[in-house]
Amino acid sequence: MRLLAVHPGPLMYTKIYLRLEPLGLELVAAAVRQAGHQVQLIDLQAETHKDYVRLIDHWQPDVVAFSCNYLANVPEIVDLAKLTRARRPDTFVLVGGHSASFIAQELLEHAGGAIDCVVKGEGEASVLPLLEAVEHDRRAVATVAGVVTLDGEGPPARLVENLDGLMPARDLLRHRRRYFLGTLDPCASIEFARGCPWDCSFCSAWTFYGRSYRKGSAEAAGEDLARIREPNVFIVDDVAFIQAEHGYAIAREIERRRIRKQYYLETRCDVLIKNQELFAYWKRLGLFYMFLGIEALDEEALKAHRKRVTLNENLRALEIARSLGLTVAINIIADPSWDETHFAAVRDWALTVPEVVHLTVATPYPGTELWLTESRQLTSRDYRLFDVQHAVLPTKLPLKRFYEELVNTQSVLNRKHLGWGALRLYGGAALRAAWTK
Ligand code: B12
Ligand code: SF4
Repeated sequence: MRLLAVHPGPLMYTKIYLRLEPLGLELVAAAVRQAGHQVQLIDLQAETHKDYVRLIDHWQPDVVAFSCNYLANVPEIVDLAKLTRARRPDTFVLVGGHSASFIAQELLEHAGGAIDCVVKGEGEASVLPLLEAVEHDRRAVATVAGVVTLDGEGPPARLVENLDGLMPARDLLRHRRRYFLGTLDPCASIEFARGCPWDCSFCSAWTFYGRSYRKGSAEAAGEDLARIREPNVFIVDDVAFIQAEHGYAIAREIERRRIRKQYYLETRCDVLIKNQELFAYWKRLGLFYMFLGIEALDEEALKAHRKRVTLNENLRALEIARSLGLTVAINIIADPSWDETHFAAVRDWALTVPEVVHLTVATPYPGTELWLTESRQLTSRDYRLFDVQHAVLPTKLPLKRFYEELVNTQSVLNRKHLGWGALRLYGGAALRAAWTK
């Protein structure tokens, strides 16, 4: 069969700061190709809807498979599914990915028949039995593990047992040089481990992976890295190097293979404190840029997020990262209950630290505990607004005032790290944004 894998278009602020390769879709595509099917992949972050239409008209895929990791992409995917159904009524349309997994039924209903099924969980595990059913007996589709249709649902999806089983089909991307992260340009992505053992209330990583934590082998990590041509690499693990031995094993493999790249990763403050020698080792190997989940500047909010770290630990981790000479970005979550004093406190604090500080709005995502427990009524179900830049819960300040404070604070933070020092980091991206306007 011919399967076209599709990644939707860019998210609002990602146009400026980063564009990352669709690693999950590349893994699904690799599984499909390995089973003998023909596969093409189009990434609408780097190509246009016109390119998509041209591709389905000329290549005539039997199956179109959309990746829906982000809620904000739901309306675009529904529109593209309807367009696909209108042009190619017999093509089977499916959607998988992180967010799709948590809103499967709603997505199917919203698409009004234009989406044949949603695949929950890890795509590598379910996509082959699904294609088998599509090819030989479409009535069996609803019985495949992880699959949801308007007529029924198969048993729960299984987790992938061995992360070393597949190499991402990186060669299927037509514009590999278009992926970047600030000045890490061009930039590829890689996964060393999957899942997270913590259980923060605002996060769906642990509910998606069932709180499991699985590691790939150091040899597979080395092999994948050696195949990457880009000089820069985004390590996509939710929390990098939870287990120090794993980080050391990969580092040794990188040294053995004499691989030299620059890396970006995301981790927790307590993990950095516990494994600081490991991070120092990685700094020597090329670790350049790190994101630390800080989330709040007071103990009460940290407890509410169930971060299981203290403010002191967060501050200590920042000092360690500074002493290692890493460029560090952090995020603070603005709650809709904030008034002017909360925004002022963030501005004041951010101006005293050298880190790049982002401010995002607390958003209950489907699949998070917050989605189930948040007692405030959502003010919108327009998923385009679920991009952590909009308030979808009632604000204490009048909404206009809340946005004024948010935008003002964000511009203070931007001015701070878009000063001369940070132009080094974001210069390429800022120029690119100005150029494309
Ligand atoms: C890269 C990334 C981004 C990039 C996105 C770039 C891009 N082009 O994708 C950027 C930085 C822009 C981003 C932004 C945000 N992200 Co983000 N991001 C990630 C990250 C770190 C890696 C994604 C990845 O490559 N994973 C590895 C691959 C192998 O997994 P995967 O993509 O999930 O694919 C698997 C399955 O989902 C499924 N699958 C995927 N596609 C398809 C398609 C088909 C057809 C099938 C069958 C299956 C399938 O099978 C794949 C293989 O198992 C994940 C964390 C993570 N480790 O996954 C968070 C993550 C996805 N992001 C998250 C969040 C919360 C956000 C933000 C809201 C805020 C934030 N914390 O940054 C924003 C804004 C999103 C929005 N506007 O809605 C959450 C969950 C998102 C949600 N519930 O909607 C995650 C899980 C991180 C976390 N721990 O909170 N993110
Ligand atoms: S926010 Fe980070 S530490 Fe917390 S559950 Fe999500 S991935 Fe794990």
